[in-house]
Amino acid sequence: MVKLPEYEYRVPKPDAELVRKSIVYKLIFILGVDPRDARPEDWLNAAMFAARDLVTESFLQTRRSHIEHQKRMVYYLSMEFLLGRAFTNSLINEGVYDVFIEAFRQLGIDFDEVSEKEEDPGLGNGGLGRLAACFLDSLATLRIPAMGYGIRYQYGMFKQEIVDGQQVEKPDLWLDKGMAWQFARPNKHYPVAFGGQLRSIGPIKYWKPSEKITALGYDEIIPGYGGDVANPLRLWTAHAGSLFDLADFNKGDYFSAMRNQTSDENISRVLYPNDSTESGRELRLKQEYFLVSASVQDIIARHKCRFDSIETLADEVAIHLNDTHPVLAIPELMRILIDEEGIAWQDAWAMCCKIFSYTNHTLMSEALESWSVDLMGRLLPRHLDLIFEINEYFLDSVRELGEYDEEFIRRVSIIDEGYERRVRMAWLAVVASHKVNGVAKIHSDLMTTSIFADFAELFPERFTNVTNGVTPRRWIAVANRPLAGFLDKHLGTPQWRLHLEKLAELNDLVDDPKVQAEFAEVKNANKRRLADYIERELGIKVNPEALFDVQIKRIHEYKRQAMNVMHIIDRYNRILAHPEKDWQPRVFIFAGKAASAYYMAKKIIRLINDVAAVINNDKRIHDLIKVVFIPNYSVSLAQIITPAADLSEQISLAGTEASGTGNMKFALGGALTIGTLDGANVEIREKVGDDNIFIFGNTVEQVEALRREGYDPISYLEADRDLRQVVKQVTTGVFSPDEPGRYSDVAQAHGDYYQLMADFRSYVEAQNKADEYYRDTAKWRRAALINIANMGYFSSDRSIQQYADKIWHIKPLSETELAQNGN
Ligand code: 8GP
Repeated sequence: MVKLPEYEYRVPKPDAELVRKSIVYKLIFILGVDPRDARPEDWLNAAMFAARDLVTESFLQTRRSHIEHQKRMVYYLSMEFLLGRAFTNSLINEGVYDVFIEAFRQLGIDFDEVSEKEEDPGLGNGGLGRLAACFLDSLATLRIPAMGYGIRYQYGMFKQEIVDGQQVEKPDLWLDKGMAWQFARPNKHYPVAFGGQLRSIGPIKYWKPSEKITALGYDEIIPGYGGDVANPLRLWTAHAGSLFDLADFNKGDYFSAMRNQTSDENISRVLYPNDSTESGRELRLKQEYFLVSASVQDIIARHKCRFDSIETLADEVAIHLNDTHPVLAIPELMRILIDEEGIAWQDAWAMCCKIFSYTNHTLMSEALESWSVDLMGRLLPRHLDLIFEINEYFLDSVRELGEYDEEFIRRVSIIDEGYERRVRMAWLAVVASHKVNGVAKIHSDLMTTSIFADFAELFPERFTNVTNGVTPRRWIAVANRPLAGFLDKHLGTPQWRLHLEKLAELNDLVDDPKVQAEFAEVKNANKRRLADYIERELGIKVNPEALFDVQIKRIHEYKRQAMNVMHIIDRYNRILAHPEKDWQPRVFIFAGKAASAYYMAKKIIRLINDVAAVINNDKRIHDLIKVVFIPNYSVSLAQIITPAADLSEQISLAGTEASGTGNMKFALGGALTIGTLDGANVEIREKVGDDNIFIFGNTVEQVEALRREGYDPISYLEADRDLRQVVKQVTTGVFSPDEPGRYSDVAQAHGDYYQLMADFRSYVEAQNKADEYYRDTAKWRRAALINIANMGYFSSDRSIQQYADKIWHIKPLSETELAQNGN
C-alpha cells in the first residue's frame, strides 16, 4: 500500500481566505473560466469543487477505516434517492457554512443567488426516495459502514410546469450544468446481460445471454454531520455494449452496436418510464435488473478485495432492499454464487437468507409489483429459473409443516398462477429476507394482518417495525436557519443536530410568553420568505399574517387533495353567505407532481388551479382565502415551504398512507397537524398529545367496516346540505365554466373509493377548530412549541440506529477506529 505523509492528503482546516483562494483556483484551473466572465453557475461549480475537497478527505479516511478494521457493511439498494441540493447541506455537515459565507462576501458575490443555482438531482419521486436520502445522511452521521446504490438517471423526475391550470411535463436536465459533486469511477464498470437462453450440461445450468451492456459507476459523496465521516452513494449509468470485449467489435458489429446504443443507454435515461405499454414495462424491468446486477457484482468485488473467501460474505455484508424494486438482487446473488462462484444451491440460499432484508412502503395493491413470467423469462431466463427453484424449495418446506392446505400454498406461492402467470416480487422479498419491516406502527401492524398475513403466520419473527424519521440537519439546520438559531439559543447547545431528543427540554419553555414571541418571529420570517417566493414566481400576493395551510406531496387520490379543495369551496360558500363574521384569513398552499399517466391526479391539479382562479379573483372574499399551487415540487421547494407552514395537511384515508415523512418535517418546524389516524400521524399524536393536533375522520376499523357493509357516498350527500352544494358546484362547472362537465367524475371517483364524503364533515369541524386555536395566539404558539419539543423521536438517526441494531447487526466506526485510519 502507498504510504503518504499526513500533509499530503489532509486538507488544512479552512478559513475564509483559504476557501476564497480555493474557489478562485477551481474556477480558473478546473473549469477554465475567467473570474471576470464567471456567471453564478460557474461560481457555484467552483465553490462545489472547493467544498468537495473538504468532504473528500473524510470520504477517503472513512473507506480506509472500514478496510483496516474489517467492518461489516450495509448496502442500501434503492431505485430512488431524492437527495436535494448537496452544496449548502455539505457546508452545514462539514461545519464550514459561515466560512464559505465569509469567503463569498470577500469575493463580492451573492452566496444565496449562487447556491440557488444548484439543480436538485431528480433521482426520485416521493416519500420512499426522500427517506432513502435522509437515511444516507443518518448512516454517515452515525458512522455506520454503509454505501448506497442507485441509478444515475440522465433525466430524473420530470420538471412540472403549470399551463392553463394543467400539469405539463418537461425534461429534467439536471446533469447539464455539470455535476461537481460526483466522482466518475471509470474503473468501476460491470457487464449487465439480458435475454438469450438458459442451457444446461448435465445438472449444471448456464446462461447464454444475447445482449450485454455496461454499468459505469459514479460516486456521490454523502457527508455525515460533524465532518469526520462520508459514505458513497454509487450511481450507475448504462453504456452500450461491452467496454472490454473490443474483440467482438468487428466492423459490422460496431455499426449495429452504434444503432443499438440509444436503446441500450435508455436504461439509465429516465426515472419511471411509462408503464402503460409493454415496452415501457420491459424498460422498467431492465432498469431494476441493471441496478441490482451492477450493485451485487460490485458488492462481491469489494468483499473479495477485503477478505480472502466468498464463504464469509454473509458475515460481512447486509443488503437492504428499499421496497420491491431491487428484489431481483436475490436471484442475482444466487446466480453469481452458484454459477460463478461454484457454491452449492442450499449454501447459496442460506447465505441469501442471512444477507437480505426488506422494507415495505405501501399497502396499496397497485404498488405491489409483479412481473409476467413471460417477460421475465425472455429478459432474465436464468433468474426466472432460480425464482422457480426458490419457490419450489419454499413451498415444499411449507407443505412439510403439514398444517396448510393447497389454497394456502397457492396464496403464498411466489408465482401467481392466475390468468397470466406472474412473479410476485414482494413475496420473493419476504421469503428471502431475514427481516421485513413496515415504516410506522400502524402500517407494520396492517402489513401483518393484510397483505402479508399468511407469511406472518409462517414467519412471525421475521416481521418488525421501524418508524420512519427525517434528518434534522437538512430539515432544520439547512432549511430553517431561523429555527436553528432559536434552538441553539434556548437549548444552549448545538447538539440537537445530533441528538434530536434534546428538543424535549423546550417543554419547560412553552408557556414563556417571551419564548413564544421569539418563536412567532421565527415562523413569520419563514412565512415572509415563502410569500416573497410566491410573489416572485407566481405573481400572487399573499398575506404573511394569514394562516398558512399546506399540503405538499405527490398528488394521489388516497392522499385526498380533493377533500382539501372541497373544504376550501365550503369555506368560500360560508364566507359569501356570512361576510359579516370574523373569518380567519387563510392561504392554502399546494405543491406536488402527478404521475404522467395518472389521469385523475392530473385532474385534481387542474381542479386546484381552477378553484384558485375563481376564488382568488372574487373581490367579495377580500383575500380571506388565497389558493396557491406552487409548480415543480422538489426537495428545494419543500425546504422553503415546510418551515413556513402553520397547518400541515395529512389527510389520507386511514389505512392508506404507510407513514408519511412530510408530517414529521412540518411538526418539527412548528406546524400543527390536521390529520387522520393514519401512518405516522398516530405516533405524532402520541408524542404531542390530543390537544396539540387536529385529528378527524374515520379510523381504519371504521373504514373497513364501511367497506364491508357496502359504502354509500350518496347517504352523506343526502344528510349534509353544504357537502351537497360543494359537490354540485364542482360537478356542474362553477369552477370550470368553459367546460362545465370537466369535473363530473372527480368528487366521487370510483364510487368514492377513498371515502371523502364520509370524512368531509369531521374534516370541516377540525378545520373550524384550527381557526379557533389560531385566533388565540398564545395557545397556538404554545401548541407549535410542544410539537417541536416532542419530535425528537422522529429523527432519522433513531430509525437508522434501529435498523442497525435490529435488522443489519452493524456496528458504527468508533472514534478510535476512525482516528487510526490505516494509512
Ligand atoms: C411512501 C409512502 O407512501 C409514505 O407513506 C412513506 O412515508 C414513504 O414511502 C417512506 O416510507 N411510498 C412511496 O413513496 C412509494 O411507494 N413509492 C413507490 C412508487 C414507487
